Amino acid sequence: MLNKELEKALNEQILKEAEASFSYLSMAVWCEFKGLEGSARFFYRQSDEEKLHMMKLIGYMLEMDTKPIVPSIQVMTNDYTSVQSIFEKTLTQEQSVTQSIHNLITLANKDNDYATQNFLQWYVSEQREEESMIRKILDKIKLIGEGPMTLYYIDKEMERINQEILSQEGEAAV
Ligand code: OFO
Repeated sequence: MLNKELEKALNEQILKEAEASFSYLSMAVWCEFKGLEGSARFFYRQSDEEKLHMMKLIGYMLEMDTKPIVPSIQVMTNDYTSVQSIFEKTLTQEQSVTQSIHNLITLANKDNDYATQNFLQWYVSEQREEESMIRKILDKIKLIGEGPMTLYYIDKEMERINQEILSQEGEAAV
């Protein structure tokens, strides 16, 4: 069984991952509504990934004979002002998730819980990759510049990034 403090923190992490999943879903919907297909596809996939992160935590708690809490999610913002603002929000969100993963590891260390420390290492790598990818996309968006004329190019770039991710995933599966 996990210690109570860690149990509470892992449940909070489940909530964070669920919120991230729904937040990306609302971004995907906004993008699709605006005709930004490439960006929408990117955020739909992000949303699915965050759900997987949540499920991994749920699975781990069950494996450790501790009952996880399935969270309830508040209604997400469905209004965004621009693609750049969406990616800025994404980066802030990911940085906050990274911080909470680090806090979880500190707690696991304090409790000499080696299994949880080991389990959380996957999240450390995942967050490092996510943050770096989002930062690169933001740099590109800033380079292209935003305006009605450039949205098309931003979305084309997002489609290229989607293809890149798909081929990386394909390579990883081989
Ligand atoms: Fe799961 O928070 Fe990002 O990747």
